[in-house]
Amino acid sequence: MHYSDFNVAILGFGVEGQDAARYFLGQKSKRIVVFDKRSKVEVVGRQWWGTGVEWVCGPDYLKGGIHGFDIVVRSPGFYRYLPEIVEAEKQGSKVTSNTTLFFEESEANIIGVTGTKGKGTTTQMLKLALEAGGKKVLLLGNIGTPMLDRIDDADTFDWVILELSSFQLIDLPYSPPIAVVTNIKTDHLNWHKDRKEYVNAKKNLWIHQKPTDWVVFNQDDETSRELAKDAPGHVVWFNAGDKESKGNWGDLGVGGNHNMANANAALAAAKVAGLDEEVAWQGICKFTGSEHRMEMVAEVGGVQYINDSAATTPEAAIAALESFEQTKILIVGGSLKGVAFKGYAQAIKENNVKTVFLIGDSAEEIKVELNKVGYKGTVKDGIEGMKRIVEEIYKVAVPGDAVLLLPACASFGLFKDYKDRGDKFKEAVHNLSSLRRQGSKNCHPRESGELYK
Ligand code: UMA
Repeated sequence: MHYSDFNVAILGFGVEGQDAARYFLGQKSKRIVVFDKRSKVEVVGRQWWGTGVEWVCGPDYLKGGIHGFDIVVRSPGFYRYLPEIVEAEKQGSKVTSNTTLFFEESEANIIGVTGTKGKGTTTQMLKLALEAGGKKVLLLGNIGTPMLDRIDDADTFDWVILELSSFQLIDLPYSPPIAVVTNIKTDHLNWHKDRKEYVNAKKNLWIHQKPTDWVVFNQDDETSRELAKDAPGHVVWFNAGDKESKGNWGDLGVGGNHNMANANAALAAAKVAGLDEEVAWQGICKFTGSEHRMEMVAEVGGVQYINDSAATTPEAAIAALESFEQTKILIVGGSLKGVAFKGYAQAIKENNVKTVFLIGDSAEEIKVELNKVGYKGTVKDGIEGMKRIVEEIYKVAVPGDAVLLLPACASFGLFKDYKDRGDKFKEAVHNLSSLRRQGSKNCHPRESGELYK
């Protein structure tokens, strides 16, 4: 399809919005207009000056509606059924997304991975499994790499694995020939209307499949068992215990029952893709976690320190928060980007968090939200520098606690980027070990700590 005659609206100018803008500039589209709730100064980087792209930015960005466009390309963060989007559709605009465009325009062999938890890990394990079998693999999607930039060379890979969130799946009219569903719990209810809408969004990953296609489901997950009944393609099952029965081919590089389940999901999908089981498993065992994503930095004095600096949105932070049961201490905040912190504040209240350390411009706003939801734990702000914050945390953490860097915000201002923020956190945590060796004053008895890395 050529889009040169098209008037294109792009909703949101984050990772996907910019990807879409590059794509439609390449298509020489007649008119490209970006809508974003952030200010123009924040949104429009120097590289976009003089490109001809038009901007509707700031808090009133949707006030005039989204009129007169042939297509409206929605970023995942935009709620699909915003009245302005629904109205644009009624007036004849085609509402689409980077994901839908990728399915329409690319000839690639796609494996789609979704799930409430574990989709990122499973995606990466599957890549390693396929690569162990000599396949050339490209990872795109929710994992952080936008799709349209790779439309031209995606079909030169043996497989393209797309990690897809419910935000990306909600209106996807296509399913890939191999679909992997790690599990379906409840998530993102601050975005979706209700659980049904969330589950139905996930369904798009396999519901448009042909009878010759494949879907990999989790036998331990009740919702998946239910949904599998209507799957049009072949159904393949995995469960967390699968590997034990298959002999000792090697140990996973990451711990936890949930990772065993993720590994078995990847293994099942790799087998569907034609891989030898043992070769695939050896690839999966190479996965040792991703930097800045739920990264276990160290256990110091019985306290786990986890770096999730990549959690730059409340949604990502909430998901991480909910996956730890123990008592938690959080580092939260960063630059303000107009996101609402109400949902995150509520999740903090409900998920056994004893202390929140606030950083960055968003500190005040998050504090207000924590008060509003009636959070009863301790809130600390005004402590400058990651090193000092981590030292303060060390004083209040007791064995069994988990300390999480879960910003829910971008990092501009305080750090170069999320990687720099995560690195500073890790450095500060590693410093704690030397602090311990020097016998720092500490009001709590501790077991001897052990560094993971
Ligand atoms: N915006 C508005 N109005 C809105 C919503 C957003 O103007 O109602 C603007 C924001 O001001 C911002 C831009 O839209 O400028 C952000 O767009 P976005 O929120 O869709 O985010 P992107 O930067 O395009 O990143 C998206 C995914 N983000 C979300 O789903 C929220 C990224 O997943 C994904 O990696 C990226 O596309 C590439 O595909 C992140 C995520 O948090 C990691 N995902 C959730 C999760 O994993 O749980 C679903």
